[in-house]
Amino acid sequence: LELEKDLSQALANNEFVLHYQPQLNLDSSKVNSVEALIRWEHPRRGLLAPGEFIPLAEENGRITDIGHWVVMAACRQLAAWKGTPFEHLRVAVNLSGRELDNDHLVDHIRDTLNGEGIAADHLEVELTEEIFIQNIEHNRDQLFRLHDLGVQLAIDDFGVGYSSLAYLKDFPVDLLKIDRSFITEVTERHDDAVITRAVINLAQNLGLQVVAEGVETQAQLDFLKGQGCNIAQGFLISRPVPAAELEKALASGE
Ligand code: G
Ligand code: G
Ligand code: NA
Ligand code: MN
Repeated sequence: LELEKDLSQALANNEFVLHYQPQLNLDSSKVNSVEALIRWEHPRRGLLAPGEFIPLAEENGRITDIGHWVVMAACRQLAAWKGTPFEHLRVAVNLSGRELDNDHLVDHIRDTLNGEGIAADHLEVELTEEIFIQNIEHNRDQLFRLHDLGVQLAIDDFGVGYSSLAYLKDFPVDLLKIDRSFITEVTERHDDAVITRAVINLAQNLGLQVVAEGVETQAQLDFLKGQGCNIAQGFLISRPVPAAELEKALASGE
């Protein structure tokens, strides 16, 4: 396949880039964290979203090197923000189950943090519930090693992953990210409102931070604030943007 051949060159050609989507802390009304989302600047096809190449990279194994690059790029960005008005920002990176399989992942993250001089609590890792279904013992060990470094762990797409809730007892989790599908109609649908409220209460009572994804309207934001949600992310606040654009938006107080 042509895309697969291109993917084998993409890292060497420096074609990947991270975009950053700000997360609004609803207690302080400040942006304290951003999610890093990978894009591929394909020489002929233009900017490709992760859905167009991450599954392929997972199948052919390139995901390991791509994941290492993502961690390195995020840490370099954190290093570049030192001594600037953005040095308080925490960066969340996405890791798939396939990346957690790799025994060298935690060492790579530790070495990269150390190499760039970044405190581990400035890095957050987002994982989906798939990691609680397969290779559970291995994944549990990996997560404890990561958490022991001081890296924050978030469950992405919470509520749509077919896993049990039991992992919340046995795994070191710091944040829950309520899946976008519950937020889209949260102000119109009673069931979405009930589920969202329940997840916020669950997180609060377990001592976890809770993030709402896919916030697109002021009404959704008001509802979430009213329910005690900690953090909001979505197009209402900003789309994912290149670092320079993020800096401009934050500097102008948007
Ligand atoms: O940005 P976009 O909506 O296209 O992201 C789609 C999906 O791709 C999201 O579920 C996100 O978790 C995933 N994704 C984004 N960046 C990365 C990355 O760096 N690594 C992995 N494994 N997945 C990513
Ligand atoms: O699976 P994950 O939650 O990591 O996916 C993040 C993806 O969701 C990103 O690709 C981003 O572009 C997209 N996204 C972020 N905010 C919104 C939003 O408010 N509405 C919609 N429809 N998509 C969003
Ligand atoms: Na994510
Ligand atoms: Mn998500």
